[in-house]
Amino acid sequence: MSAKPIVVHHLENSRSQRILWLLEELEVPYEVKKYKRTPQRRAPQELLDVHLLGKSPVITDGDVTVAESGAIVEYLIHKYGKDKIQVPEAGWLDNVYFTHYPEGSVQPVLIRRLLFKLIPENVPALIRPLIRAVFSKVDEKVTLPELKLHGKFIETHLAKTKGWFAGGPNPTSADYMMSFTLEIMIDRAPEAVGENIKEFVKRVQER
Ligand SMILES: N[C@@H](CCC(=O)N[C@@H](CS)C(=O)NCC(=O)O)C(=O)O
Repeated sequence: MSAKPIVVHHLENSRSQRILWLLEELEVPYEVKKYKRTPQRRAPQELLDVHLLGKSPVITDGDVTVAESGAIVEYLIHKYGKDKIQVPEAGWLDNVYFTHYPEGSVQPVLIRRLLFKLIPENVPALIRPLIRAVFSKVDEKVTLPELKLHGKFIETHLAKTKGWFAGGPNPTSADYMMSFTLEIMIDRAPEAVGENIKEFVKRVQER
């Protein structure tokens, strides 16, 4: 471990939660540096000074800076968690899949739902009813059905593993990555969420 503790550059209400949970489970010392969002909900300049993309999470570990939550999870497990986080052989592919699936496939749809809700609130009042009607139709016909499909897929997988995503006795990278996405899904798309997802999030929060 480097002499200086790991620093988690934590933007409020962000994916950093995945990293904080992982570091707690790994029992690796770390510091949290908090950043407030701008009035436009963006990251402040101070976060752009840490990494050119200015996205959260970012960690610094000695001279190494790592961005992108999936990359951070894999880096931390590779460097500090080989003994603690073991993926069962039978769940190896599920672990790879569910490590990449939340950012690659689910988060973009959840973000689209949020944006399509925010856009009508930010147009001139005169055209707001029209814009709201258009975006609400898109939500009903495209976004929500897509989220329901993801919900069904995740429910079906969790019904098989009855626990963590890779089917083992402890969380693996897939669970750290899925945790934040499923919390957001419960919040933004409760219509798409079933009992297995709720139980998974409860299990995560209990730890
Ligand atoms: N795929 C990236 C997404 C990072 C991301 O978009 N983070 C959001 C917070 S959850 C952010 O920094 N938003 C502020 C901004 O874009 O200015 C990851 O998993 O780390």
